[in-house]
Amino acid sequence: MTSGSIRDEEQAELLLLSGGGGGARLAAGLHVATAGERFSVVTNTGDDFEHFGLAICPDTDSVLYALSQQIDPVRGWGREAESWGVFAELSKLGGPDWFQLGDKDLALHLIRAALLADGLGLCEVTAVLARRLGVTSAASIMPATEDRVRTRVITSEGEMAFQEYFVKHRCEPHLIAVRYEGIEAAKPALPLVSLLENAVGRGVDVVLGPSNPFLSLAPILDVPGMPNLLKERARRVIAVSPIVEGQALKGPAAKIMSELGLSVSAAGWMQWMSDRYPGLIDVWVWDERDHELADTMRVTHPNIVVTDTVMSDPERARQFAERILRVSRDGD
Ligand code: FO1
Repeated sequence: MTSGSIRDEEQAELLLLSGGGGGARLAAGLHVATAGERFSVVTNTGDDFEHFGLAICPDTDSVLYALSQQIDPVRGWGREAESWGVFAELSKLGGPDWFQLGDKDLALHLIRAALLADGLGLCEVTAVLARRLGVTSAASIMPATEDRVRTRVITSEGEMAFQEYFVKHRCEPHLIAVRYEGIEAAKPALPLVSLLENAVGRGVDVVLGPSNPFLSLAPILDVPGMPNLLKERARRVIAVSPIVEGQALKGPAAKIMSELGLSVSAAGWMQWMSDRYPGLIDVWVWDERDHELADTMRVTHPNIVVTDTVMSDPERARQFAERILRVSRDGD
């Protein structure tokens, strides 16, 4: 146990489901708060795609970089103190240059490509990359599935691949629907199944990070068998609202909710999650700025915890992670 940590033998194993962005920030906070012990992260693979023949896994990499304390804090993706020599040359040579890969990030992608070419699976590759990046604790980072799942967005400008929508079109087209190509045939990754099935002691508590429900959590939770696996094996499932005072702190979650005709609030998010994954979530964590709405909603959902969820720097991320550990230990 680290000093200052509330972690002890009474604590369940913690499993965070994460996209990039807020999920990766919470991953970094929980990594510190748990000292990486009995803590794992499951990453969204719907954002993955192939670029220059390389497997790009943005959410997995955001978590790898966050846990190894090498993520760029301003962009929230890629490596800090990055150089852009290859990218600049690539632009000069006529691109494609809509998706920026820094030199250090590119090196990671070359190693991933080599490991995949050697026949390693995505989970094994991720474990090797974690070690080589210096994620020193026992914390594991695992893609939700090793099967190919690709998020595709149906918009006012037609259907497009996720990164095209997100990066090339800066989420500007009006979103009509989202689909997760390949998900029907996908299975939860084996290390995830084994972690959930073999948990000892207090079992596993699952945390759904403050990640985009449509673009980051659904491509994990819609993998066939995933909700039941979590419901059956997790002691409790805790979901963190990505919506604070009717806005997403970063990213298009609020814009998408509005385009889908949902109420853009923590209540609207809770309603969507409850409808889509009935009976999955045991505790809802809202930001304290929404405490009045939370008081109203407690009539039907007594299990809403209100706290400061805004992780504007690593220390605040650690403090929020400590609060999540208390929710995990005490249920509120
Ligand atoms: N996001 C951008 O907005 N522009 C980029 O050029 C870009 C490049 C990039 C390269 C590697 C990587 O791991 C992530 C990258 N991202 C970029 C972020 C990524 O598109 C999204 O943040 C996630 O997919 C959403 O969680």
